[in-house]
Amino acid sequence: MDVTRFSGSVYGSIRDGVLVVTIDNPPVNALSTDVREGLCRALDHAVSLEGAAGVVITGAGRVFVGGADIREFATPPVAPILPDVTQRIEQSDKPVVAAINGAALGGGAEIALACHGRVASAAAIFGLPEVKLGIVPGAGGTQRLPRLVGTAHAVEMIGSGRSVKADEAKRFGLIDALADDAVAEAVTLAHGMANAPLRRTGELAVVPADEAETEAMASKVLAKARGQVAPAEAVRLVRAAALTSLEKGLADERTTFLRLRDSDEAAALRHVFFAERQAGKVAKLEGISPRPVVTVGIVGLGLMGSGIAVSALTAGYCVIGVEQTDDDAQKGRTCIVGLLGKAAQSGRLTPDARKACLQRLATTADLTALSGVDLAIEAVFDNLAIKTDLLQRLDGVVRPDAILATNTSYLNPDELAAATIHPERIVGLHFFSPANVMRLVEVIDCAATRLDVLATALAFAKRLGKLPVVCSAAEGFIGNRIFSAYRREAEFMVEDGAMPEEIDAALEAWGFPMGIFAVNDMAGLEIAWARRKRQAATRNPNERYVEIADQLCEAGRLGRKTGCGWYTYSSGEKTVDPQVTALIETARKAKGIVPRQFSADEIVAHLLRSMADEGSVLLSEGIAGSAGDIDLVMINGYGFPAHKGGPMFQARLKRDSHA
Ligand code: 3H9
Repeated sequence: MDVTRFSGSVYGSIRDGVLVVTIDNPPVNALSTDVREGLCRALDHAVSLEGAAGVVITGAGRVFVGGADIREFATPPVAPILPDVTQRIEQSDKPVVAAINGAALGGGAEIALACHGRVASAAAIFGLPEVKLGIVPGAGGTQRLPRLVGTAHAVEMIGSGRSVKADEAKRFGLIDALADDAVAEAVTLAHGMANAPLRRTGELAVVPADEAETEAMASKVLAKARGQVAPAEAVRLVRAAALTSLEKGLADERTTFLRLRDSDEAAALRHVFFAERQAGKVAKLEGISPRPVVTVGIVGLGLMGSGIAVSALTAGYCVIGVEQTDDDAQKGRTCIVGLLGKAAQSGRLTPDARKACLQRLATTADLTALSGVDLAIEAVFDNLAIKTDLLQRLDGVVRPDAILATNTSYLNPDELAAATIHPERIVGLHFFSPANVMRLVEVIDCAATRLDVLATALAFAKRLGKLPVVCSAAEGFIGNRIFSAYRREAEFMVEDGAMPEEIDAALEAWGFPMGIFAVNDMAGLEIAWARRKRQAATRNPNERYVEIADQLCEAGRLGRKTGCGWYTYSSGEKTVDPQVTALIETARKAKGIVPRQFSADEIVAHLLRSMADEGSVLLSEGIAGSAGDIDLVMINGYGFPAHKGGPMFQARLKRDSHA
């Protein structure tokens, strides 16, 4: 077969009288300048080829096209720009058909939309996730998608960035056919189109909108946007498609795309995108193979242990759950079965998959049942004595080559490891609650952890579909260390004059889903209280210390679960409690503090600085590997708004703006 090269990453060959153009730009066939040039040359070539009835565009490997090359977004656009490429495809006199062999995302979806026909294999997914990068589609997506699937679906897909699988795309009318061999089917489709007027997506009328449905989709999308600009712009552009010409719609889309591309929000989300891809890549693990893991033991089947069990079961592991008594083991089982049932109800798990999970689950009160497991995770109460005792008992039960993981949020796993016979097989896995839902896992590389043990823990977390961030052992790791500093600063401000509700309101207006005092109440105030008591003996007496949180705990105000904490709760609604206000005022008076006013900007600036300062300490101590890791932990574990990039990103932004 003769192959013609159109650029370094685009080539073509004739198949049954059709020019099949392949984009081959690993790892995801991103639309780099070289790819865009190659596509233009391929279209020119097709025009000059008398024997070619049409063109098929496909991707090499598992992906069709993963979108524009995000790395190019930090520099000015280079011709040929993508909207010119999609315009040329749509205006081609010869039929152009997309053979979508895998993910068609962002610019990849826009290429497919500009084609005159679309054939997808079962592996295809289709989406315009630009809002997740703080931008809107910039090559016709907002104008062409509603012309194929209607405004309501387009608002939902583009406004949320949600991708759809091939069968859903077919139902929406987004693709014309599903085929095992998408290229062969696309070639046939191109032949079928050769002698009829071409169906150009941009020339279609927008599918008449159901206004109520569109409005409902728009409200849903905007409710989740929490101050992010891109979703609102995406919704506006899609809705405008029905009200204006294609030309004007495309011009508006391009201007909006370019404006957002240069925004802090887009820079923040790009930082998060690349930080996620870097997370879990540990240089010292290069060439180290993880140990095989088939069966996982989980000791402690409370909410945390049950959540971990559900994650492990749905990822295909066999799970043996252990509790102290038969009764508790049965309760744990009921909890796990309930969580699996909920997953099945919501469609996240098929009935068959749920059944298979249950077949792989055993629960018992007998610790020796873990004698054959490959990995045992303890998820019992976060207390040094209890965890030490359990790990020592596990030492005598599990195989010599089994890995022991401790799920602790505050304790230093090095201390736990030191109390065991084989500290080299101990690793920390700090899950966040609810563990079957939350993506983040801090993977703790203890002083003695063997490299293959760390590699196994990392591979395990990835197979659970989690976002693992590796850090060194220390009390509180990355997240809780920063959270403590953040809470300390918030309490300083309370003592100095800001009320908890003012601080929470400032944080929520800035983009946090919940202010810090409301979060503390939700999590319960007793864990941090216990930690402060533990540290009391070693605390520097000259360091500033705010007693208000201790006084709340002493008064039995432990947060939501006791009906009151920083706030009072009735029927789930939180209200400011005059007793807390009085307690704060008394505490200020006792120290002779004259309260002062804090603006919302000042509150946020103080809190961001406290997080970034602690982050810098973690980096200098070698506990965190990178600023990106710290940002990921705060975004995925502590509600830091992703579109603000994380505390370290904010600190860099501030430094750059002063430079
Ligand atoms: C856009 O298209 C704008 C247009 O509307 C308008 C333009 C005018 N660019 O995720 P993985 C890298 S905006 C550059 O682990 P997977 C990634 O950094 C774009 N690089 O793979 C990583 O590099 P490394 C809209 C990219 O198999 C490697 O590829 N598109 C891009 O798990 C592997 O990544 C999106 O937002 C990119 N577009 O998943 C889609 N994508 O190995 C973003 C990935 O050095 N991409 N890389 O760490 C994805 O969602 C997934 O990568 C994908 C594959 C599902 C495609």
